[in-house]
Amino acid sequence: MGIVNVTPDSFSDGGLHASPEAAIEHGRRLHAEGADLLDVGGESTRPGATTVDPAEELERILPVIEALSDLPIPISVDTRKSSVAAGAVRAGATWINDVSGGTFDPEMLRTAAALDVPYVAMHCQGAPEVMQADPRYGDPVAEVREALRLRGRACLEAGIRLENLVLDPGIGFGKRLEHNLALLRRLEELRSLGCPLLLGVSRKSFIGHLTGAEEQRDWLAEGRHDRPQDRIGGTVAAGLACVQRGADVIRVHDVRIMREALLVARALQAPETGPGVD
Ligand code: HH2
Repeated sequence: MGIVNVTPDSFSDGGLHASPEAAIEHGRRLHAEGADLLDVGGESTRPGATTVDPAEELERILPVIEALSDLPIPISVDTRKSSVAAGAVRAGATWINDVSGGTFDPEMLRTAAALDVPYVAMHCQGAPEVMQADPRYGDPVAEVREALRLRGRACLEAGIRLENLVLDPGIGFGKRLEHNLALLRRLEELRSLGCPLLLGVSRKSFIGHLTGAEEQRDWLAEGRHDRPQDRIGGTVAAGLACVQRGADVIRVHDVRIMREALLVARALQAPETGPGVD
């Protein structure tokens, strides 16, 4: 899943594709690079971001979705709002990606059910405005698993079909480094929920924490320490681990690099074929 952020303030590419023309070109490039799905968003959910008015969110994304919907791949809308999801689907989107898992807008689950398109329910402890203030868990994997199970049930009760349900543990959303690491190390425990899993690790701050970028601050030139767009090596390592542990979809900014890494990793995993030597 390639990321198309039509936002002035996303954490890693805010403002880069904020005009419809730039976002459309970016989406077309990601498709050419091998994306199987594009996720178009008009509201940043980075820690501390504030809510965007639905009319403004629609104004940002509709021209982009309309233009990209002629591509031969599905277009997803990254939104927490039912009115935005409905407008986006009318404009050609065929997936809904909701980082609140239906907890932000009480109409979202019924709307997604009526629209009858794949719906990604992501886990987030607390709203993005406050989520990183003090996230706490006993066993983060067990708790996120249980929360996703309950969300999944709420989705089905609202009429979303099981075939349309995708779950996401929400890496970086209301989670500290140790919580993110536990979820990624024990991703297999979420498989038994019985739904496809989507993971978003791309350029996230847990990668900067692991690479020790803070300590490198002094010797990296010109303040180029730990910019999100420099977290590509860590993104690839984390993305591969996710796929090897059972993720069905990974949401990434750097489609070409991630796809190349996946193709090579897959080739290296294939069992030996062809004639042997004696
Ligand atoms: N992460 C972000 C946004 N949407 N959706 C899902 N399902 N899973 C994620 O992990 C996820 C997501 C945050 O990344 P980004 O879009 O790059 O930044 P921002 O929210 O600042 O626009």
